[in-house]
Formats: sequence, structure tokens, C-alpha cells
Amino acid sequence: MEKIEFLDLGQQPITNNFLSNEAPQNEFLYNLRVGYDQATSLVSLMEFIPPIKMFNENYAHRASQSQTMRKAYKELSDNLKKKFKPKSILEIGSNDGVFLKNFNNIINVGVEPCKNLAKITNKIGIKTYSEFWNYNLSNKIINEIGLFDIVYSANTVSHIHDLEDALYSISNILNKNGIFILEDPSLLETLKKVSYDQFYDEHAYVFSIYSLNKIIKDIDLEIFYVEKLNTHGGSNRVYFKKKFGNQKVSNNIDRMISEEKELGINKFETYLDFSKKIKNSKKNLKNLFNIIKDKNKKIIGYGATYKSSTVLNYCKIDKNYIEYFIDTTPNKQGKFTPGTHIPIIDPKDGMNETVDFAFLGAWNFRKEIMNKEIKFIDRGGKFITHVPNPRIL
Ligand code: DWN
Repeated sequence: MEKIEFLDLGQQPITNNFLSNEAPQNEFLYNLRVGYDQATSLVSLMEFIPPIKMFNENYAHRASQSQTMRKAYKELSDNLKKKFKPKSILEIGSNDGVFLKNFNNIINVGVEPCKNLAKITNKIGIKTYSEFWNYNLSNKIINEIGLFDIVYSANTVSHIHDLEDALYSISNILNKNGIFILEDPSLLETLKKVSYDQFYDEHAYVFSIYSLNKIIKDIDLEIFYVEKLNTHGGSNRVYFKKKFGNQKVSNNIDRMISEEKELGINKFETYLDFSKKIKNSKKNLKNLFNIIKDKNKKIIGYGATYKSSTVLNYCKIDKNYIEYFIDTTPNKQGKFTPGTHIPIIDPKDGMNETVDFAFLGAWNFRKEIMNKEIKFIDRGGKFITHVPNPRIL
């Protein structure tokens, strides 16, 4: 793969490295750069960070922390049961089991390299392999359990560096008529929303349907349906079958690829333009923060997301701008944001009368958050977002 760089987001930390100490010694930083591959139109980080630095026994993110996602996983589970009547399901990147626990009546198996998370699902009776997904692991699971009717993977394949091996191993573990469902942030939406915070250490790739279609060329997988989702700032749910599998191929795939091509997803110039928009976004966000700060108003962060780490570190927004972040995730509370060292506290302690503005780190849950924070809004509190352009909501 010949990547050409189009974006430099500066020195960035490991996004999962929520710090116990406000002034850490030797915090690991690297230069986050993003590139484009001419042959496949695949967008990826120029350099990958060793997986073990990111996915370990201290993984903070819990997929079950938002009502939006709990509901989305439940709905998907109901639909899959109705439509495909699977007897077995494997999830790659099973996190805390928020999806798999809906399949207690069939063979449900997780793969989750983060040991603290795998412990949770093993405890509730979901057999979970705490290993990185690869060909060897696929064979081990085939030997111990067998082939699967459905393989599901949300927000995980985009994190696996050896894509070809990951997809080949999925095809390996599927039944003849089995299906694979991939769910990851959409490149089209990232470009439209200028949501450059989809780029961070864990997100090795941001996929388009166009590039996925090229990558699977030599693998026994074929896309047969695509759904657009609002989750995680705009994602694609892509359904794959084996080449001789019995599912009918929908014509919505061609339509989606045409839409992507219309936006120039397969042209390098599109990314140069995107990069210019990002630089502008940084300038405008910083201006907005400065204007608010000059009026002596109190700004907090809402949702210490991995995504927001890119924004804060790229725009150099630290404690001088954001007093603290609130986040419902217990593993993040009492810690400090990576790179920018802003304290993270329990929303119960932080969402009070003194707050004037809240920067939406979790802008992807804007609706859920705004519904929840009626009191804050009613007393004149305002949210700040950088998506699709920096502004006060
Ligand atoms: O791909 C990934 C996604 C799915 O999850 C991972 N690589 C890492 C992680 O990324 P993220 O942190 O950007 O994901 P979320 O799901 O946007 O994070 C939302 C955060 O906001 C959580 O820490 C929970 C928090 N939150 C909150 O404090 N109050 C969320 C809601 C809705 C709330 O009301």
C-alpha cells in the first residue's frame, strides 16, 4: 500500500491513556498523520501504534454507557434473530457484552483482547477469547466451537492493522451461508461533517464502501447490503456474504458507491480540501474558546471521548480553557485527559449551577445529552460543538 499524507494532526497521546497523575513523566506522544492510498482509496493513519499500547487490561471505554447504543444493539439483535435465525454468533471486539448478551439462547462467543472487558463477559457466561483477532485465533475457535452463522464486529475492524488477515480470518470462520456484519464510522460522513476527530491512534482506518469493496477483491467475501447509521457520528453497517452464499445482492451498494464518488472519495484532491477545512475548524474553535474565556465564563467538557483527545491536542485546548470533563464511565473518573491533563469527574459532581458552557466531546450523542440536560439549557447553559463547524448550540 502506497499512502500519501494529506493531514498532520500534530503530537498526540494514546487516547486510552487516561492519566492518574496531572503531571505525568514521559507521557508517550507520537505524530498523528493521515494518508490516502491511490490504489484502493483507503484512508488510514500513516503510522500504526503497537496494539498492546492501546488495547490492554486497562481499557476504559464501556460500550454500554449510552442509552442510544444500548437501544441500537437491542434493535439490531432483534432484527438479526428475526431475519437470519442464527444458531451461532461471534462478535469481534465484544467490549462489555452490550450486544452479545442479547443472544443468550444460541451459541454466543466474544473476542476481546482487553482483559478487563473480557472478564466482564466471561463472568456473565459469554465465552470470550481475550486475544487479538487473527487467522490463528479463527482456527482455534473453529477447532473448539465450530463455524458461525453470523460474525458481527462494530468499531473494531477499523482498529485492526492487518486488514487482509482480519477479513480472510472472518471468511474462514463463517458457515457456507453465514454472514459478516461490519459497523464502522463512515468516511463520507467524516468528510461531510469535518469530523477529523475520527482519526486517532485506535482508528487505523476510516472506511468508505468504495474502499472496502476493493480490499475484499481477493477474499471470499462480497458485500450484499449496506445500511447508513446515525451512530458514532455517522457509520455504515456493511453486510458481507461468502461469494457463493445464498443471500441476494442489493442494488443499494452501487447507489452508495456513486454517492461516495460524487463527493470525490476516490480523488486525492478531496483530501487536500478536507485538510484545509480542518485547519480552519481549528482556528475557529480556538477563537470561540478565547471569546468565551475573555468573558470569564466557565467551560467544561461533556464526555471525555477518545475522539475529543484528537481535537484537544490538535487545537491545544487544555485546563486553561476547560476546567474539567464530566463522564459517566467509572474507569475515567478521577483521572486526567491524555495529553491535555484536564481532570475528569462524575457528572453528579460537575454538572452544576456554575457551568456556563459545555464542550461536547461526545457530540455523537448530542440528542441524548440535550434531552438529559434540560435543566442546564433552561437556565441558559450552552453547548459548544466543533461539528460540522465550531459554534455555540
Ligand atoms: O471506536 C471506538 C468507539 C466506539 O468508542 C473506540 N475506539 C473508543 C470509543 O471512542 P469514543 O470515546 O470517542 O466513544 P463514544 O462512545 O463517543 O464515548 C462517549 C463517552 O461519553 C463515554 O465515555 C460515555 C460518555 N457519556 C457521558 O458521560 N454522558 C456519554 C453520554 C451519552 C452521556 O450522557
